[in-house]
Amino acid sequence: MYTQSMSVPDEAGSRTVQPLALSEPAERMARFDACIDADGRIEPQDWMPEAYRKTLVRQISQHAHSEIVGMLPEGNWISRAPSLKRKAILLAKVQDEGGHGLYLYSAAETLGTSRDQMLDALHSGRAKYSSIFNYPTLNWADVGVVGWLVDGAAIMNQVPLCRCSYGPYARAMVRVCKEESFHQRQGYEALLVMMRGTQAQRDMVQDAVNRWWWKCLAMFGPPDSDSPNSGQGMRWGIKRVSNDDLRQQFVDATVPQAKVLGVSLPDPLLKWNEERQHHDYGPIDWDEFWNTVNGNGPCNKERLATRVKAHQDGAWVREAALAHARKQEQRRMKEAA
Ligand code: FAQ
Repeated sequence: MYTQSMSVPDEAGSRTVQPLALSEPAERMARFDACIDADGRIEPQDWMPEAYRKTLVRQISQHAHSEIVGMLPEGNWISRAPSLKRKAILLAKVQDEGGHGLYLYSAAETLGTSRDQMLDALHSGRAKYSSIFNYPTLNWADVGVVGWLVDGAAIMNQVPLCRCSYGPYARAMVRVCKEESFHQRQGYEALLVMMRGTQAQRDMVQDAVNRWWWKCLAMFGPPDSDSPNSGQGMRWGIKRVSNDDLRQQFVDATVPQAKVLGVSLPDPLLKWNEERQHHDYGPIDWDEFWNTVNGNGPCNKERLATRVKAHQDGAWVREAALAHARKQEQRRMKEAA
C-alpha cells in the first residue's frame, strides 16, 4: 500500500519537481503552515519541514515497533489458550497486531526511511516502543486484561490519530482502530466469562487488573508538563489530544466497565469529581515508567532478544522472496526482449 519509499523524492528531488511555484524555502514553509492551519493533509510527495518529517518517523516507527513487540506477551499464550475458540480468537488478534506493524512501517517508509533502518534501530535498542509490553503476562486472565485495558488505552490514543495531519499515518490508523475495537471487546468478553466462573477465576482477574492498571495509565506518556514533544506535535496536527486528556478520558470510560465486570480498580483515590465532571485518580509512579522506558523493566531484555531472534530466523524467508522477485523480473525482461 505505502511501499514506495524508494520513489519518495528527497528534498532535492522535490525542488526539481516544483522549481517555479515553490523555489523559496519561506514560500514552501508558508504553504505547509497554511495547509496545517486549514486542517489539511500532508502527503508523501508534498514538501515538509525536516523536523516534521523526523517527528513523524520517530512517532510512527515507535508505534510500529510497539505493535510487533506487543505480539509477544500475548503470543506466549496461543499454545496455552483454554479452548479452541479462545485460541482462534487470540491467534487472529496477534496476527492483527503484526498487520498493524506492517501498515505503520509502510506509512513511515513514505517519509524516506527504510524498514531496515527502523528495524535496526529497534534491534540495537536505540528505538523506543511502548513501555506496556515490558511486563509479563503471568496467566490467562492477563490476556483478557491486555485486551480490555491495553487495547482500550490504545484505542483511546489512536482514534484521534485518524485525524493526524500526515495522510498515510491517518489512513493506516482508521483500519487499525477498527481492529483494536475487536481486540478490546474480545478481552472484555473473556474476562466477563471468567468473572461468572469460580472464585479462583474471579481472583485471577482481580489480580491481573491490579498488576496492569497503573501501567496502562502510564502508557499515555508523561504528564503534559513533562512531555517535550507534545507542543510541537499538537501544533502540527500530529497529536490531537494531550497525554493527560487522553489518560483522563480512559479513566472515565473504564470505571463503569469495571463496575459491570465486578472488579475494583486498585486506586483508593479514584472517585468522581462532581465539579470537574471527571474521575480524580491517584499519583502515577513515573520513576517506574522511566526505568522501564530506559530498558530496565522486567521483560525489556527478553522482548528485544525474542525480536532479534525472530528477525534472524526469518532471514531465509526474506531471501527467498527477493530471489523469487528477481526471477520474475528476469522472466519479464526476457519476454519483453
Ligand atoms: N512507552 O513528549 P512525549 C498498542 C516517550 S500500540 C515508551 O509525550 P510524544 C497496540 C516518547 O516516545 C501502543 N516511551 O512524546 C497493541 C518520548 O521519547 P522520544 C503504542 C514513551 O511522542 C495493543 C518521551 O517519552 N502506541 O498498544 C511512552 O509526544 C495490545 C516523551 O514523551 C503508540 O505508539 C510509552 N508509553 O507522545 C499491540 C501511539 N510514552 O521519542 C499489542 C502513537 C511516551 O522523544 C497488544 N504514539 N514515551 O525519545 C503516540 O501517540 C505518542 O508518541 C505518545 C508519546 C503518546 C506515545
